[in-house]
Amino acid sequence: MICGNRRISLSRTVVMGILNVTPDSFSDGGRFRDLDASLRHAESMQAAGAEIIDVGGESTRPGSESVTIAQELDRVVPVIEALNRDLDVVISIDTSKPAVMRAAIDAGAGMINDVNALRSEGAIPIAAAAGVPVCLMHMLGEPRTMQNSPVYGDVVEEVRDYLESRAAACIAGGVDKRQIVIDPGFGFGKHVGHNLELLRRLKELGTEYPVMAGLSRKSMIGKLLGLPMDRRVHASVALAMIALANGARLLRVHDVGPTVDAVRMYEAVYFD
Ligand code: 7PJ
Repeated sequence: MICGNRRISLSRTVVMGILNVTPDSFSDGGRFRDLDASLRHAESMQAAGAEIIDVGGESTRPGSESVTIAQELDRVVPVIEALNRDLDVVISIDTSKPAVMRAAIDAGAGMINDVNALRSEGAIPIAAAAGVPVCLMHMLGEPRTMQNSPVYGDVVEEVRDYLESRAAACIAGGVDKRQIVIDPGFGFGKHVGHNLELLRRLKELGTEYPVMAGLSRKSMIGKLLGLPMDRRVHASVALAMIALANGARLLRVHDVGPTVDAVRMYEAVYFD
């Protein structure tokens, strides 16, 4: 994949580290502190082996409310500028808003990660013009309401058909086919059973596009094991390895170090 002036090879597993920039303080002191903390966190994820840093300024967790374009720009643009200046890493912008995609790319982002799969009006032209990779994720409904009794016939077929149709729409709009990544969107309008079935049958998403899996610390772990967010590392790594075994090429994770250790062992067994 060609990510602006940086390249990423998918011949090895690619780990994307998650950088949430949803500040709890809006005072100037707080903002500087947040920026510095974000930079240091990104740096440590890169040192641990993350090739991509995914910067998100809007929580897409189930039940979350949306933020305005101005708020989101305010959060992500300074962070992307600083990362681009200080680190040699691919920066991904996690957003569904075309204006935020545009500004993030101008600030140095080299990839778009959109839980809405570029469905927003004007998103495809921006991605096509920028020429950056796009991750198209499946979501049933929207974040605020998506966990209200999601119903599928065959969850894997529906997710696959949706992702194929979104990829086709992107290609028709000028996105380079080689720059498309697909993601089943674990936890987005899916019950635990749907998530487990998607993971078990991940290969059925096909081989046309590289698959990204985001399972890190997700609520399915909380539901199955009764663990709080800060104790889900081991289960997250286990799920990531199952995703690899079932064909995932990119992993979106919070805990980069533990995941990279496991990925290296997996690759020692199967590829080295
Ligand atoms: C995902 C994401 C995911 C992609 C989030 C969380 C919720 N983007 N953004 N895939 N999840 N591509 O991290 O728990 O699974 S936000």
